[in-house]
Amino acid sequence: MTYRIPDSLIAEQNAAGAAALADDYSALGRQLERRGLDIEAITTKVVDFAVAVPTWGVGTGGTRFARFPGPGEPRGVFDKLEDCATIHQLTRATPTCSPHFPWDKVRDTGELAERAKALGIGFDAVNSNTFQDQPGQPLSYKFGSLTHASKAVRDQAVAHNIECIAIGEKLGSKALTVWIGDGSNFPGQSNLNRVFDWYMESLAQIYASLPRDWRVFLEHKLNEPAFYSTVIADWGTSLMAAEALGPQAFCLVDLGHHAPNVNIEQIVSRLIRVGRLAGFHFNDSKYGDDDLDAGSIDPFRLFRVFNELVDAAERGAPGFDPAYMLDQSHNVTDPIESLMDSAIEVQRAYAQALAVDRAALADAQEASDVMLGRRLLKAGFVTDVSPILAEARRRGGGAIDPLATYRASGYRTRKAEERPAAAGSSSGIV
Ligand code: LRH
Ligand code: MN
Ligand code: MN
Repeated sequence: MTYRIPDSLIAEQNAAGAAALADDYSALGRQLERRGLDIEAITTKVVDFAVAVPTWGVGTGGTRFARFPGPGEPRGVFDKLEDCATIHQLTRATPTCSPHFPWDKVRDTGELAERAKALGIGFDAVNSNTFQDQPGQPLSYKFGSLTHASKAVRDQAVAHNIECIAIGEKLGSKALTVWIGDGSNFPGQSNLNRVFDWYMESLAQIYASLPRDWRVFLEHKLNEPAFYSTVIADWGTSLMAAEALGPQAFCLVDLGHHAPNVNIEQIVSRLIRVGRLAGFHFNDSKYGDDDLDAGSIDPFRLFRVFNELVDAAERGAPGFDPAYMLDQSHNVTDPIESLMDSAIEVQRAYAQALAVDRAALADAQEASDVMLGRRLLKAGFVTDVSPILAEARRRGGGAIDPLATYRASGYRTRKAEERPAAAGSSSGIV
């Protein structure tokens, strides 16, 4: 038996914070009531909100310079599941994880499904990986995968994606996320038009293998690893591909995958409009695809994204059903702490967006009252919704203060004993 945080510890820790929380929650309830908002309606929505944890996020990440592993890191997918379950146990916000293959590949997928079930964790989208070569792989992805000039390489990459769907079906997943690193480093290296043809050809084969109740999420990224051109660089290209493929194809927005200063919330709004928003890879960044903890650098941007999401939900935008996932790399923090905090920050942005008086905002916009519109939106952002988030966790059996409870449990020290240090990266990204 491996160590799990006892529910009695959560109860004990919660008992110490319960009175203060009740006090803060009722004060916030009165404040929101004065603004015409019902705290219980917001809390209920927060309770129902979930964001998936990336299995590759629970191991320490790295940069291209170094990786500094921490104690008690997961040695494989079964350990990763345990950490994902712990994040959910304390936050009650992350009931699913998003696996990456072949990183999470095991001999017996049934065993993986069983283990997850026993831990109370489900599976969100499965991610394919044709941006690295794996040991023993017949053909290299050095010059591309789904868009490689060689058909044999493209076929190998297509087959991998089809295998991911087959594994995902056994895990109860309902979506495949496809991100490729394909592109070029120099003008003249490839034909910008031809590579898109190959992308469409390859994706059409993957699409044809999708079960009817599955979706494929096309993830765009401006640059890296390709530094001159990337085949699926932006939401326009992603949308062209999704529309050509058919109704089961959607565009996934990773917050770190855009040009600096791009208005991501407007991209989100446009994708919702055409019914093609797949969902998100949440993270934060200052420069590029930094994969920092969600809400840690620019929480106002995260809020603005959620403002669009709440707007869409409230107007009943057709086909609006985004998948929420985190996609981060934790280099200097305990990954469990970062992922718990990030899930909470995503929930915070959601609750803040729910704390906007939308009727008043619509009136201000109608009247071209710029200052009032700005203030009404900002009023949601500056609302300290922490008591709502803590109350949602408490009601679900989670921790009022997940970080304090996690540290009090000594989980990481226990895992360091149970999991002797493994060499190399558990995420594959170094
Ligand atoms: C690419 C990306 C994509 C990968 C993950 C590891 O930058 O965001 O989602 O699958 O990182
Ligand atoms: Mn991503
Ligand atoms: Mn990324």
